Amino acid sequence: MKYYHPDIECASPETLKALQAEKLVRAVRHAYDRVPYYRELMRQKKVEPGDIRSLEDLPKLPFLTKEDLRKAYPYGLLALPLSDVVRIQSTSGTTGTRVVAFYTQHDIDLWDESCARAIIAAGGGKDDVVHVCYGYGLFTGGPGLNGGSHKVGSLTLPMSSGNTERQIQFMLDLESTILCCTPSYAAYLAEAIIQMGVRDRIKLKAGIFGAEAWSEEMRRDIEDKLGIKAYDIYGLTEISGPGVSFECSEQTGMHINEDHFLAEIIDPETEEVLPEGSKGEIVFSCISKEAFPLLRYRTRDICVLSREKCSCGRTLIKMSRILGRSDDMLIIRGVNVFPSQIETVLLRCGYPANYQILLDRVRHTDSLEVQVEMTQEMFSDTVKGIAAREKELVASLRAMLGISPKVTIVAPRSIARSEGKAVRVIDKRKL
Ligand code: DLL
Repeated sequence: MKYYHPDIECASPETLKALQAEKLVRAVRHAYDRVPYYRELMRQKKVEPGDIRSLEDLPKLPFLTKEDLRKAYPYGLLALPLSDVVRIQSTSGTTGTRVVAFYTQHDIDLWDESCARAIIAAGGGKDDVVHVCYGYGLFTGGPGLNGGSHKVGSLTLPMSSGNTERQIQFMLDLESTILCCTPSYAAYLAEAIIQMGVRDRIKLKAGIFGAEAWSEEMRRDIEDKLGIKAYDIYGLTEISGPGVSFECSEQTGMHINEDHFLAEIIDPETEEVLPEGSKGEIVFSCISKEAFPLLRYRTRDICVLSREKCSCGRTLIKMSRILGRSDDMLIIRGVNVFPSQIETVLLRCGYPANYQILLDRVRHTDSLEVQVEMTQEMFSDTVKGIAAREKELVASLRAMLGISPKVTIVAPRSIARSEGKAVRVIDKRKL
């Protein structure tokens, strides 16, 4: 099978546009009628559902941001009664930044289909063994690829993350052919496979890697080490999860599932819509979802769109790999982290706001170190006392972030002061 849904994936631009326009009109009416929060946003922008008649009218709609989702947490943007909702998923951010997304069975079906398209595009089919080691639970990675693999009819291994030795053992025993995980975990697994001396025995042929930024060099490294073809996959919880876009055999960007998600590129400062080929923030309008119908949702992800003809035969527009973010969100080992969360913990634990967040990628794995100045009172602590404080801070930060940082408490006034804005984050990862 070359495509999961050829009528859509290879549709003529006219067919696709007509379908999108019809769905957009319906989606706007649905959100306006059923979500008071959204109705109010439209009122403020002085736009009514009747004003949206074609795709060209899309820019008339207001933007939605993560801030709106937080304000409306938990049920404020829900468009259907809870009796119609069958699932929630949530972003990896914990306290303060949590965002939940809701799904009807129809929403889950279209999400699963989006992921099925990605698996087929990576060469998957009924005879494949799809090894999913994205996390399961509230994170969308595991459930999304799991659902996609079921739709394709592949044998699905719901491994979830962690326990590398067991992952490799299953991979060997069950002859996994397609690996789904974050690119950094793929690189880690590759090294472990080589170390265990079992590289010749694995049967992997492809990997579907996403949830964090990765480079072309990293792709080549993983491909060489595992002897596979590595495909990028993109998505975000709010929009459904992985499968918003996916790479094909050409490996030059990700086809957006445009029958469900309309994409625009905007200037993050002026909010002006930019022409195709410009670098800017990607904004999505969900035109098929029922429970959580986000329109013009600002992702903060920076990329470029292109409608250039693709050798795979798909006509779906492509987005480049993610080139950065227009806010300060960091993605560390697949987990979304805001520097403000780290600051909150430090202040709460009695430290001054003199700190630095150091990020690096050592052998393809992200490392996070938080350096914070001690107060004058702590200065007289013993070395043992400082070590105990560091341990305590690691635990508090882990509870807030969901990942464990290294913590170093340094002498008062030893972190360089900047003359302008404080430089809080030093990101040495080469992306
Ligand atoms: O990371 C969904 C996902 C799971 C995508 C598995 C792909 C594979 P969130 O936790 O809500 O959802 O994080 C969404 O992750 O706004 C991007 O900044 C980043 N991101 C996701 N995919 C990619 C990618 C999932 N392929 C945020 N390249 C998004 C770069 C990515 N960044």
